[in-house]
Amino acid sequence: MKLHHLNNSRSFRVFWLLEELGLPFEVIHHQRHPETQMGPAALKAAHPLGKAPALETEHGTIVESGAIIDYIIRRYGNGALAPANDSPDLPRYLEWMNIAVSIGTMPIMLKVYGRAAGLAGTEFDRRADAEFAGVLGYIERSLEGHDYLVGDAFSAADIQVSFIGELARVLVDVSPYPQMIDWMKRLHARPAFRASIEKGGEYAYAT
Ligand SMILES: N[C@@H](CCC(=O)N[C@@H](CS)C(=O)NCC(=O)O)C(=O)O
Repeated sequence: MKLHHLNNSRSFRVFWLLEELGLPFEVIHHQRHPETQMGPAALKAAHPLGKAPALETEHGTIVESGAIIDYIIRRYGNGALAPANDSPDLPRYLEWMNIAVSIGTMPIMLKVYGRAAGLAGTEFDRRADAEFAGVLGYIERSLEGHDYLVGDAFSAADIQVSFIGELARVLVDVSPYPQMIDWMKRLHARPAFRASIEKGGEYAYAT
């Protein structure tokens, strides 16, 4: 497998998953434009949508972190980092995997693009904050009495949702979410997370 990896981006999570599973993979590093923060043309050469992560598989190149993580888990996971199909944890696992790329990411994008458009502190920004608070509150409540999001085991859902926590620390006050902060400390302490930071290059959100 070849992972197209962009600095300071969501592709870090795929890097981390591959490290957790101990799978061999090649990394193609891409750098954001220092001013626009957009990805380089080489990403578009890898896949028409030009987004990271992109994964070159034996059957073609795919984008979308959720699809990529699902593919790796199904194809190479050997039962690790995801509940079995008959596990009572499967519905919650699938919910988190999808929240991570939809309801959970939407307020982040609203805030990032809103700020870029000069909308910080406006009604638009306040609505994004309200949406964000709903997601962060759900993460917080889900972690009460639990070390991880699904059952009591670390899973790919923790990897996927971690990005929401990382961006929350950059964009909003996270003091109302102590369980989430403790969970992120547990994630950051994992050897595969540390190895991904060392090998993957810049991931400013987690430092
Ligand atoms: N929903 C996608 C989002 C992919 C995405 O927007 N990636 C950003 C980095 S976080 C990117 O490639 N940005 C560069 C660009 O748009 O030029 C996923 O989860 O993989």
